[in-house]
Amino acid sequence: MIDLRSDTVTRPTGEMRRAMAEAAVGDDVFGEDPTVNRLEEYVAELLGKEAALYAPSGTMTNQIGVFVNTGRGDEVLLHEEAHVFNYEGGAPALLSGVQLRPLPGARGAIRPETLRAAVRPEDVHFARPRLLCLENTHNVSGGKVLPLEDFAAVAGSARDLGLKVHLDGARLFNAAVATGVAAREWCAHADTLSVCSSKGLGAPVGSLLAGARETIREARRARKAFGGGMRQAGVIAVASLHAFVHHRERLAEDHRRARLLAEGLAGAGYTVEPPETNIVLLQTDDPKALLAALARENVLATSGGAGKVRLCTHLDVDDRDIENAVEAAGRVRAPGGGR
Ligand code: TLP
Repeated sequence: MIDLRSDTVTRPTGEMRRAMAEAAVGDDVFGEDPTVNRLEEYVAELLGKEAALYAPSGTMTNQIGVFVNTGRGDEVLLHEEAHVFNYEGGAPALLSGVQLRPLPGARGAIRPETLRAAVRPEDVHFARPRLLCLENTHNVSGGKVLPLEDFAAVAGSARDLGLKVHLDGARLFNAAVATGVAAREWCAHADTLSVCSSKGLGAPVGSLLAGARETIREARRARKAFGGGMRQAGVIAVASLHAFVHHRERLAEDHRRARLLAEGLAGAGYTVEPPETNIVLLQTDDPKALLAALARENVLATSGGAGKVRLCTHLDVDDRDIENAVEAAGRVRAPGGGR
């Protein structure tokens, strides 16, 4: 089976498993797990922030980010195709009592003028606009990079309007590797940001929220309240640390394979958007039928929204898998194929 559904499907490498077996641990709710502490310090430093907090998932770090930057009844502005809006179970309303204001924009990006037009003045009728959430790379648009200048411009407008900025950087290192711009350059324009070790970096679990020391102190309280306080978490945190240290640069391999895959699929007659990172979107009239036909050929993918199929490259696929996936997709498209 060639599993291209998501870069979350990777299994821990042998080195990761060895590190997990040997990890020094303590009770992290007491702040005593040396490995978690090391991971938090490493990621804070990597991202140029004062502090970071380890949590089980990107959903939790995004939601803690929303929580610490807002109060009940506030408004959070974000792209209409943002993960925080579409794929986090309504958590902003559930956990923070905030109202979401989805905004349009090409490539998953919000233009400064769109933001300025949407932010309403202080008035008893209006929810208070408090936070802008950005996502880089942007998942639903096909792993598109939000270039640093555009990111800085919209984040700058948000600040001028009195908003805080949270970055969903589940795949921020893909953006960094694709552009050569260090992750911390983007982070400098955000108050809080979430990064995941369990996407392209290949760890089995684990995300971090980074920001100012005082904000992360509040975030630690929120993590406990949300049920994310873990005990001897060093056994999993060490896998994240390993991923951040050893698997960032190799994301370039995933990007190269995504380009190979896109070229192969285009060669087989599919309509494919050229990928910028590790996500390939192909257009089809009937995603469900195509996904079923690919699965019969032992290639797994997911729906990429209306009329699209998404394929992700990751640590557990090699060049051979890409060739085989392209051949399988070609058979599916051939007359009488995929039945
Ligand atoms: N994305 C998953 C699915 O939830 C769609 C995937 O397969 O791509 N932010 C972004 C941009 C994400 O893509 C994801 C996961 C998350 C946050 C949430 O991370 P987890 O799954 O750790 O809660």
